Amino acid sequence: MKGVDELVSHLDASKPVYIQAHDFPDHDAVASAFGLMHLLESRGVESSLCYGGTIQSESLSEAIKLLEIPIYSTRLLAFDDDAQLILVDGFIGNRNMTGLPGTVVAVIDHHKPPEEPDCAYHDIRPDYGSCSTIFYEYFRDADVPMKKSVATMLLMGLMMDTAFMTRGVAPVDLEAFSTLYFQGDWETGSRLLKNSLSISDLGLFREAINSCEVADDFAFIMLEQECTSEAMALVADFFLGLRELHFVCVVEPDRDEYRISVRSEDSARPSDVVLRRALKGLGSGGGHVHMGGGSIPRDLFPGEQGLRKRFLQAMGKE
Ligand SMILES: [Mn+2]
Repeated sequence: MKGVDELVSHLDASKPVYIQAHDFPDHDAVASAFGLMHLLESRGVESSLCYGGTIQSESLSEAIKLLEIPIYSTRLLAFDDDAQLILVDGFIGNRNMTGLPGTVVAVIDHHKPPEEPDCAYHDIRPDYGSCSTIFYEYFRDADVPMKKSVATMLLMGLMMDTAFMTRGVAPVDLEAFSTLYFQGDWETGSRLLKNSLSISDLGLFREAINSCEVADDFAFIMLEQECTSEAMALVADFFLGLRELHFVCVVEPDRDEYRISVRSEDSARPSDVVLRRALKGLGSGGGHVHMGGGSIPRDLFPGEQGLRKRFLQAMGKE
């Protein structure tokens, strides 16, 4: 059976273990790594937590500090060739995972993988609202006591990925929610999540509102200023909250590529499917029914109207 004991059976006790969250991690990725660290600890296995890129979210940085989560940038850690890597909330080969020396021993994730992972242990549950929920189950099934700080972080991961239990929620997510809600500190978790914007983000929202182009229930928003993926996601969620809109696409220029964030309230137009169709031959993307993300290298960018047209076509609107 999948769970902490089977995972541990694939680890070599004489080699170091690293738990790697996806690049530019979000709350769910950090929560997953933190939860797994404690699960392994209950089996006498020490591990180090790491991520590629940087932490762009102020709310997540504050949570890491407050809950004393020992996670560090891969740049600050020395990896040996005998390192055993466990990837959480992301996938090998995924461009969102910094390649590190060592061997990928396990992948635990809730995103549908492009191909079956080629490693000793994998546990992928695409119907789960968050990766945190998988680790909630690992704790429950192995009867491992959960510290309050772990419950708080897992709760935040779950709330973030499901937009406060309003998207992609499976029955087990509800079970996890009700347990974690009372076991963790929901007040701190909610405060951190609900205050992720700052006054300095208002300019971004102003720009988004000005540049928003609406066709039926589809909003296409092309931003000119660079922003964090968290701010971009909040812009997308803001537009999706407008009653008339059911599909939202936000585009933002990054150094050498354009990043795209997609939201859908229509299961007949899943974010990941429409995104892949629209980006075919230009870039890559993925995600779930309700949310998706991707990118296009600068030299392949078809222009604002070109991309908007591709989305309309991908939704069968043109
Ligand atoms: Mn996730």
